Amino acid sequence: MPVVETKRPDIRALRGLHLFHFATSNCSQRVRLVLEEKGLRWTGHHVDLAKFENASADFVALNPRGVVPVLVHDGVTIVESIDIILYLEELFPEPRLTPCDAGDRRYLDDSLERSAEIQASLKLLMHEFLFKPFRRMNPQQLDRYRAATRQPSLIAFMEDFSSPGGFGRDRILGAIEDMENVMEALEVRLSSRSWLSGDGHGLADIAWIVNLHRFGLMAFPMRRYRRLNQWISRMRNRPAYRRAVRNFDSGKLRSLFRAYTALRLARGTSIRSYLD
Ligand SMILES: N[C@@H](CCC(=O)N[C@@H](CS)C(=O)NCC(=O)O)C(=O)O
Repeated sequence: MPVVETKRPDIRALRGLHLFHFATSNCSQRVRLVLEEKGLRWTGHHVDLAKFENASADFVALNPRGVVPVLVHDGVTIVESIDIILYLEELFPEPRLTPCDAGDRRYLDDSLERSAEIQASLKLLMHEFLFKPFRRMNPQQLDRYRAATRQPSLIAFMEDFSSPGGFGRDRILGAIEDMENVMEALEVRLSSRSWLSGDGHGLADIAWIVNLHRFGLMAFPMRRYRRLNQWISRMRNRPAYRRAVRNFDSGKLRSLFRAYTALRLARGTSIRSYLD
């Protein structure tokens, strides 16, 4: 369990559940979904990734990795969204979000690990096909970012993303292939179970929905995965999804994503142009 020893006395003094998160970050959505499914009371602290607040000295003193989400529970700091949701499940077991069946439990453990591993490919695709018009930096912004950011991997990512050639076709294709492989595996899982977690909805469903729900916005042909597509609709209809995801979405941002996707479709450079 990645518990971080923080030197910040204001953090150690916090009581109850506090989530440091960003509205549209998929890893934050994952934790908010568990908090809402369990009906827990929690206090949110918004960390604006668009303003790079995650790179600030204050935030890095909370999470040296410089990423959200971070849960603080009675002064104890926990990082990594998968560890956070498992922590919440253990401490607040009702309603149960883990399966009783041993085979489903093994599937859950593997599936949670895989949902975290795919983050690098997911981040690349989100930046390439949705965030590109607003998150690329000019040389002056990059200099300021380098000076303010302590995490070398975040800097390297932003340098590649902002470079004239961007990520390059091969890296984009590699990330798409990773996503297609997981989507196929999830489609197979849903041919024998109603939910990814087993016969009931649970942590595997929560861990994955936040990785997949934006692919439609990129014009990725989700219809190829019939069961997965139906499962996404079922997940979106859950009241907790509205409270944890939809209520934090910005209509303006959604319209910008749609407009950018339409532009790339018109130019023949959308994600579809990379598919067989
Ligand atoms: N493995 C971490 C990944 C966390 C992560 O990458 N968070 C993203 C948002 S989803 C972030 O804070 N990114 C900051 C940035 O890229 O500047 C987890 O699951 O919590």
